[in-house]
Amino acid sequence: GQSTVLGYPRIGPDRELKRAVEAYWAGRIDAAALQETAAGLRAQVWRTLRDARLDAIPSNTFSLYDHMLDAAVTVDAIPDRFRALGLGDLDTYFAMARGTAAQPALELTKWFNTNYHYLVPEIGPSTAFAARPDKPLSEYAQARELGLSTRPVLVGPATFLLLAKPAADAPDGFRPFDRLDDLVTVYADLLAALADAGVSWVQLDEPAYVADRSPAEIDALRRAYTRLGGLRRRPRLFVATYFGELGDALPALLGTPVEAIGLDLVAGLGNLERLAASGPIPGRTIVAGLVDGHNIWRTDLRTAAERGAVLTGLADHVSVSTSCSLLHVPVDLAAEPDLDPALRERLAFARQKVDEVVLLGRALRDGVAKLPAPAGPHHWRDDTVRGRLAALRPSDTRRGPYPSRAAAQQARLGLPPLPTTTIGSFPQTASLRAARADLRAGRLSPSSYAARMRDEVAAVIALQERLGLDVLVHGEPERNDMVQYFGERLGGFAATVNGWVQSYGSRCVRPPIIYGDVTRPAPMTVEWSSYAQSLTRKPVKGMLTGPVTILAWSFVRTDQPLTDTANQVALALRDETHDLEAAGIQVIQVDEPALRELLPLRAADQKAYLDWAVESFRLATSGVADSTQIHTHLCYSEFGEVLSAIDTLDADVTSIEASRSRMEILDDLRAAGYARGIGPGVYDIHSPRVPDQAELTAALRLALAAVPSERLWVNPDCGLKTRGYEEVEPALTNLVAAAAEVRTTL
Ligand code: THG
Ligand code: ZN
Repeated sequence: GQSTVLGYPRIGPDRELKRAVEAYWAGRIDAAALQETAAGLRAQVWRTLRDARLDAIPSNTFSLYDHMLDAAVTVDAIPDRFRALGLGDLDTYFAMARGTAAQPALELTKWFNTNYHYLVPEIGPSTAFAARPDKPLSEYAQARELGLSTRPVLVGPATFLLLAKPAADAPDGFRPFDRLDDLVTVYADLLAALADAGVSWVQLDEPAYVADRSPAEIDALRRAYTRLGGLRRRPRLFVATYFGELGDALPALLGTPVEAIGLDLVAGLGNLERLAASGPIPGRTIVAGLVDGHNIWRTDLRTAAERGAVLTGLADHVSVSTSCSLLHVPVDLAAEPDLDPALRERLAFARQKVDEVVLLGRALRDGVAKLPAPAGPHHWRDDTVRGRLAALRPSDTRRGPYPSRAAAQQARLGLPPLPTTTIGSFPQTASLRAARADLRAGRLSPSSYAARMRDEVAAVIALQERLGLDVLVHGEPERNDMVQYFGERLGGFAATVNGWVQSYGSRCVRPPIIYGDVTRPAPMTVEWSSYAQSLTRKPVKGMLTGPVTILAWSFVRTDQPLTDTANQVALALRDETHDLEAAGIQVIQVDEPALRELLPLRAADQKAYLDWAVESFRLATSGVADSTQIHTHLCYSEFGEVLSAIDTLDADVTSIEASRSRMEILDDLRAAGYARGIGPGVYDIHSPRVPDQAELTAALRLALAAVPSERLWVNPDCGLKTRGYEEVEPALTNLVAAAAEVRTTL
């Protein structure tokens, strides 16, 4: 078997790409210097893959911002509103990614079930597609100069359109996918240009077909690749799929002339059975995604090789690959010398996964005998948490009836109608970041750091008192990231020092690793919340991250069901809620912004997921007294499929992103049966714009059309950590004034 990977991290081992693009945006370096760094990073990846003796090396997996944005540029789908800016190519590209003073950016959305976010192409009936193969061609040429003949990777035409959205001026009912024939014509031109440059294989990614697709969409896929396969002047075609099972799209693809099909055999093991059922596949290459590109565990090479061997009996050619691009894992375990050796030997980051792919490729060729045995079972058990989970009863996830909770909470809190609050974080100023960096570098002692953070909490409380907010927050100055912070404080979690993964553009996250049973060695948030509460007579919200979001934004163990790990995290959070209550905290917010993220891509699997996700949230939040008010916060997604799950969370108050959807979410939630407190975000914190009072009053009046005043809360649509005080102070001043104005009309 040959060996390959579907893609490799592009940020560089030390986030060089982030530094370079941010320096370019800030005007500290010019375009030539940026392109030079980019070329250096590409060359470094290709040399790494060559030196690892990978047989087939991909190109065009690099991106200055996002590969979907690159794909849009490659087919010239640049919306007129950006062309009209009259900028050069590079600045037009970044204008689409980040917006300008005059133009909002393209929408950013989650890439399937990952924590990567892509820019959504805007396609209308008049979008004039044209082949612009400059980027894949120049990257191919650059690799040629290094003596490498690479396989350019492009987003496939069907997936490109299925992930796009209709342009603002498109007529009702228009779907970007209606333009597939036009786009395939342009892909034919792209393929011709690549063939002319000497390209022998091209990879077309069609992951959209691992989700539920209509028979018409599957038929369109078959027609598209029948057409592309029938071209006379083209490279050989490798259609890659990942993140799940192809289902009926697999026989459809097998019915086309494409030379190779890539299957995810980690998240989509059922692909193997489906293939076996369809009988021998002559003349085709199956690219077996046997090494997990979406998690950081070492591959059990013997089991993987056995799966590969099943395939060898079915197809003429079998190649070994990663299950998806390695974009979703950190670059190199070698940058983590301080990890516990017993954990480290069970891990593989991108660089190590390349070695696994190469080993598996050789094993399939030469026989499987020489493969190393899988790491033995580990010993990170905690019998206390296991015992607690085994002893759980249904009553542990049920609170008293909402009406009596609401009455008990109001008796204690005495809030006005339309209470005002914020989502939790206040601006992470340069000075706070500097203090954290100083702490890490040993320039600031832990006690001086804590004193600096306490001063910040005091300032944030004083500001909220001055603004006249009703339910206060401590502002979270001490938190780097809402998941990483808890990961650094829970047992069974490991933190990396350099395990960065791209989230979008130049922004990266460092997901913790959940390797063992989860424990809570000490309270995690109580000191901060109780200090804040000691400074004010108003209620201060305790702030926790929910179990589902902690799982979604961590690398999670695969040796037990996700639900068990979620419930272990939930028990730790439940203990934290008890400690917060004991410290006098009366309102506790448990955020679940990633509730939708782990939602299975196929509808048939979604109910089971939502059942355990909701149950783990309720396990975390049902231990408190009726008089303790539980809030939750949701953002970053379309809520369609999870509306009734939001109701079942049974939070007393839900704050939810709504400003961009003109409060439509409120009717949807009511239709799903939700009848408790709700705080629809009244303005978009992702934009630097400060909303004026009239606009906030209008948003509240709109909300009151859908929600009775006793249940309506007033808040921004997300945390304020990415904003500056020069925006936050006037915005919150206007928010409090708008609430006061509307209260007088009730
Ligand atoms: N935390 C985690 N995942 C997330 C988010 C989060 N996924 C969805 C969404 N929020 C993604 N958004 C961001 C926003 C900002 C940053 C990362 C993801 C960010 N990162 C810093 C950077 O790249 O400079 C690094 C921060 C750090 O030092 O830890 O700003 O909130 N887990
Ligand atoms: Zn949010």
